[in-house]
Amino acid sequence: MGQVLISKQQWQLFVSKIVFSFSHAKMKKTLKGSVILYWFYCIECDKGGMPSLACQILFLHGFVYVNSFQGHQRHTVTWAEQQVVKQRKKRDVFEEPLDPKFRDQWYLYNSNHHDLNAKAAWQLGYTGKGVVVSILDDGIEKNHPDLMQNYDPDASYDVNDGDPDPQPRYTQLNDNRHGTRCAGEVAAVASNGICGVGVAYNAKIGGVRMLDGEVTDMVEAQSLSLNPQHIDVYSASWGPEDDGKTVDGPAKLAKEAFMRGVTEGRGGLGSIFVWASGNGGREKDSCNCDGYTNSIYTLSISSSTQNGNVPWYSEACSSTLATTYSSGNLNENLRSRKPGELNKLMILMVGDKF
Ligand SMILES: [Ca+2]
Ligand SMILES: [Ca+2]
Ligand SMILES: [Ca+2]
Repeated sequence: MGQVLISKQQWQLFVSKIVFSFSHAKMKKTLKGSVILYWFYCIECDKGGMPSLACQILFLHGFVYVNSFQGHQRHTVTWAEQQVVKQRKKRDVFEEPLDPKFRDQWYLYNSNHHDLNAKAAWQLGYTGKGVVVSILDDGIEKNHPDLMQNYDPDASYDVNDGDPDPQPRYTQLNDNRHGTRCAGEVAAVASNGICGVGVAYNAKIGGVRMLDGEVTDMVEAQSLSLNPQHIDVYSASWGPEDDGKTVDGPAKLAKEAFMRGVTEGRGGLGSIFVWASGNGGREKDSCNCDGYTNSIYTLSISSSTQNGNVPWYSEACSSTLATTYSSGNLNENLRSRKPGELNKLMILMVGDKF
């Protein structure tokens, strides 16, 4: 007896026939739902002219044999069972990023669990795949070796110069690096042997160059409304002066951009505007006085040091929705570090202060 592979069409024909046969036999069981039938080529059936094996199996399962099937005389049923739906989970093998700086990215994972628990999220499959993020800032180094693979030109624009290329303007002071660094924190490529990894390392990342020039209401609105059916998340780490005496917020066009984004963006699901809550802690600034972070259309994100403390630059206010790890207080946890380790940590921190 050997197993025979059959086509889908043959199988359907076979099933319809056997169900028909069962319905005309003295059925003691009711077949509900799908039936799986294993079809065997049975030599023994030929010898006696009696499909004895089929009879036995049908009897065991409470059925009565009626007849062999025309065109399928050499085949018979060996087993039948009602099928039920089972919960089965894909066993994807999760591999920890191999990037050389990953172990220094303490905010993603570290043994004392003062971290974003990123590994657990990645293990569940949340790696940013299918998500498009755009950083509204001073540009993005689109050819950076750790960003290139995830760079998305459709999530990018240069509002300052009015062209599609948001490459930053290089200066001696290197003061247009912020957008590129934010982009790396979000979507630096994982396991490419370069630098570290982004928290959402499979996300597509773009950048809008809009801070390297005069910022007007129109510049803000243009940036906030770039390609809203393509971009999922807009990340902005800027706002009015954090001097403790300025109350300001979006003007007419930016307000309209927010409104259009949240109502029409992402096919009506709404654009997601993520906002840094502010760096005016030293001046006792309040993010309640910042019309971008306290807007109901933005998700305002505050900062924590690596020990879970409030950093010196942080602004507390009621519009803050969540807090993430960022650069810490200069004297914090120094004793646990080796000399020279401080700068390395500072560079890799998730926030926007350094
Ligand atoms: Ca440009
Ligand atoms: Ca990398
Ligand atoms: Ca502020």
